[in-house]
Amino acid sequence: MLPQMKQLTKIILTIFVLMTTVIETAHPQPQPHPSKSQLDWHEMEFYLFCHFGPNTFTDKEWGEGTEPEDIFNPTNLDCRQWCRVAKAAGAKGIIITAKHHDGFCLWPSKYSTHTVRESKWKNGKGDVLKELSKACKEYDLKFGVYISPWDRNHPKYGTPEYNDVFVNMMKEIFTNYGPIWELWWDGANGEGPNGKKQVYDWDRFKKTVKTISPGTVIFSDVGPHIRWVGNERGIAGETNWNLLDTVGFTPGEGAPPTDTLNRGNVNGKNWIPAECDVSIRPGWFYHKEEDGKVKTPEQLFQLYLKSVGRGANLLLNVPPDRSGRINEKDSAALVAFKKLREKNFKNNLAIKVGKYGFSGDEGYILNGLTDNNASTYESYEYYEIEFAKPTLMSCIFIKEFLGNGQKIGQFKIELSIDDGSDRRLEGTTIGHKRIITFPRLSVKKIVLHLQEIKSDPYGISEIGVYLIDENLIEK
Ligand code: FUL
Ligand code: CA
Repeated sequence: MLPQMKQLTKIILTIFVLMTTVIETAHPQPQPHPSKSQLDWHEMEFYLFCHFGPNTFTDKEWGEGTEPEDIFNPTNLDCRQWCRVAKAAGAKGIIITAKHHDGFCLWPSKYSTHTVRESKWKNGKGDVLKELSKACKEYDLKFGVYISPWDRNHPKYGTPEYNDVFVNMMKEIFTNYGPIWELWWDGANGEGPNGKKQVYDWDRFKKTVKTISPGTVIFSDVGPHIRWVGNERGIAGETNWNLLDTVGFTPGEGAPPTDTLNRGNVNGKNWIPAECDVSIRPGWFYHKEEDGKVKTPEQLFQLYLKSVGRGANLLLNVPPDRSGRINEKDSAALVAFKKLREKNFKNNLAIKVGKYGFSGDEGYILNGLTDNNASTYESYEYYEIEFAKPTLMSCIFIKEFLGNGQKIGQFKIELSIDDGSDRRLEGTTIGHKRIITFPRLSVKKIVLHLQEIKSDPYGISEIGVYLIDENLIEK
């Protein structure tokens, strides 16, 4: 090639590379962001889980699937009482184990002979899903269903026909007890009655739900909509991305490592936020000998800080007892837990302070930050809150606007203390809500600085500043 030609080729190539860069900058790759159902799910924050079934009566955690149906016989089932407890706890929904690993169906499924219909309870006419779905509507609570893919009873388990059974059961549930807000597929997977393991048709299961009930959010280890947080202690990662890479992974044994589930993937391709499932008692099912081991309101508050306060949702299991009601020990703890939240988060000190400012300009009041509305937000790299007089505080929460994705990878909070010193608090992700607690300080000014911002648009949708009880500081 002639030297002039070489030169020309080089220039053309350079122009081409530059143009592509310009085009890419003008049209950045859209970041994964939540669907409308997922955005609504984030606002749910805290709801109850009810493990109920033959295990309640046999004192087991994992039934064998061979328990006689008559074992299931609640003496005084009252799903409205479950709903009253949920309301009194400030929980926004209930998810029930419609079918646990023992295969027993809490509704009279046409696709099984191991159901409430085969039990003596209400002469085989009872239907827990019917009662609970109705009660949830009455009490304005969201209704969710756990159906274990693993089934230790079903004769078809371990054969391709079981996938038909599972699809048909979901159809039955969606048709007869909908709307179903969240569907829960747990990851445990052992052998069925014939000693075989099932090869699940996850794609078909997902398509079935999408077709019949497109608004339902599906939980499993890897989503598609909500992911497991990687532990059953109710604790999300301090770094918690709502993003996850799922290629090559499945629920159960094929799931990503638990620390990945706990923290998410910083550049994950899918919006799959974490849900923290944890029981108010040591076990998932009710056992009388655990009546003295119900978590205290203060312990529940700690869990709240480590789940909701780290941008995840809290799914708190409260198992009904053999009468079919929630035990008073659990309901007392839940009512007191709600009181703690109400009392400590009552007075937002960030409202009606001296003045707000941002990025160096003072005197602006950023209304979007304290209007109690997650869809209004302010988009600056830093925010100042200057108090009219030194103010005692021990808790700050920030909410990130998530409509366009999760963008903030690091934040700093600088506190100007009354005595002239400074105190710096630091964190990584913010997400739906980040709650930071610290031993109380008398503060004149707060500066929140956002860093490691992935891309525009981004924003903070709410800020709260509180003085909480000293014993509630995160431990
Ligand atoms: C697990 C199950 O094996 C437990 O029994 C419980 O239901 C828990 C929430 O999920 O996978
Ligand atoms: Ca707002």
